[in-house]
Amino acid sequence: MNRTYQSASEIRARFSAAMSQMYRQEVPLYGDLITMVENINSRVLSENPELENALQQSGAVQRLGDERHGAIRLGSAAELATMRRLFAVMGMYPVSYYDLSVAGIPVHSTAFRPLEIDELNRNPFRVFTSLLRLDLIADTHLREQAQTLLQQRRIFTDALLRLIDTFEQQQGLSETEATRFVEEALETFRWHRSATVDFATYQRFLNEHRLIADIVCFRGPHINHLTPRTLDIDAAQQQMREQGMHAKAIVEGPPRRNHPILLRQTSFRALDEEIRFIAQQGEEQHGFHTARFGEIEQRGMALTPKGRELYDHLLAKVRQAQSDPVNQPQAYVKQLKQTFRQFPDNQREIRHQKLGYFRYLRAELPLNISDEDDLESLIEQRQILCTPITYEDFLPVSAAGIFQSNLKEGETGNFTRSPNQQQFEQDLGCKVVDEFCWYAKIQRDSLIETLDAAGIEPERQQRLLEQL
Ligand code: OOG
Ligand code: NI
Repeated sequence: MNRTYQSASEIRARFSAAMSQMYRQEVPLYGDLITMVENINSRVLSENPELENALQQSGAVQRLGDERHGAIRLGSAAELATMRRLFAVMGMYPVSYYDLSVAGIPVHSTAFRPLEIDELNRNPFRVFTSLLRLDLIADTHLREQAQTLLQQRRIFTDALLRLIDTFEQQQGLSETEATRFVEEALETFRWHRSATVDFATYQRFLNEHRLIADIVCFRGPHINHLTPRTLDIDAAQQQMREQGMHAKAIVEGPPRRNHPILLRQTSFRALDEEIRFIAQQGEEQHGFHTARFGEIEQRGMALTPKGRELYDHLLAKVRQAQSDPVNQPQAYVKQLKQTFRQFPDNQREIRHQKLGYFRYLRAELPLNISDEDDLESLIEQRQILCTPITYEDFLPVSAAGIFQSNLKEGETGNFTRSPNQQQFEQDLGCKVVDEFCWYAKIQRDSLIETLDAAGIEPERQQRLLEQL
């Protein structure tokens, strides 16, 4: 039979748009954030043709308006494994392992996202996906109760499970199947106004850790935020304040720079939302749950392990000197700026010290390379063009800050640092992609392609590749 299937990127784009529409209805403030970010982005682009050019070159301009990431929290290995299969339908694969126990949060995570740059440019939808670490709950009774509740729930509809099977058998979904897939998948991420437990049980989980209550007491892993990408997060932060949104005290991540690195994020605090709990002695109980919030991010250049090490080192130094960013945001920002002077803010130096990843492109003119030329001189002569590779992943310290800003004061649990990537991958059903290998490969492949296209002979190519 000759059938045409929808491409993964089409299904992903449709799903991302449907999620955005659903979240806009569920959390009206999200719609306000989107409008705000759109306005800021068009202003920045019109004021900064050079940036527009660079974004055009990397294909990022076209995707900007559609760009967002979401986050969910899962309760069991089985849920995580099925989620992996669900995202695979949309060409999204797990990248990186994030251990949040370091920050007193009983989850570990990965991010599902497209793997090819072209795919990211077609639609860059990502979902930061966390799995509850029941092993970190000390109270045996509570742990067993959580396990029972999680075993009982079904977060995927039967129709969705059948469509995932169909996809795996056919290696694709028809137009009709894809439409149905998007509808059914949406159900998993929807908000539920009713809890699966009574109020007293909810309180017990809440007392152990707010996040445990959020995961265990509901029918599914409601999407807890959808984050648009802005080109000027400081402007966004200021406007959030002006519009009366409860913005975080500080922007997470590196300071503002001429050449942005990694990821800067800010969020507004989670909403109090009314929940119906299971009746006790015939009496229905109402209460409030805070889970969903708004977040904005600005993305910069991806860093090499060496660059990342420097970033982590500097950030740790800042946090040591200024341990209370929530109450002393100005002092924190000042410290951040000062400490990060040690991180070079020009592309040449970043390349020279091998701190960041770049993509190489061919200039219009024919390449004319002599034996004396090294990679940097070719860039200087503009024989080879190069542009930073955007960071497509997440930062555990920032993520922890985002998680924490949505917990009530002093509510961080006391969990010891205990990463367990092996267990996570076993639960997931595959290994996560190593982000550094991924960026390094894009960098290397782009140079090979550039040199190949210019007909540069293998030995000379080798010599230049060694300079990466
Ligand atoms: C996920 C928080 C992490 C980010 O942007 O770093 C995150 C969550 O709260 O479930 O989304
Ligand atoms: Ni986020």
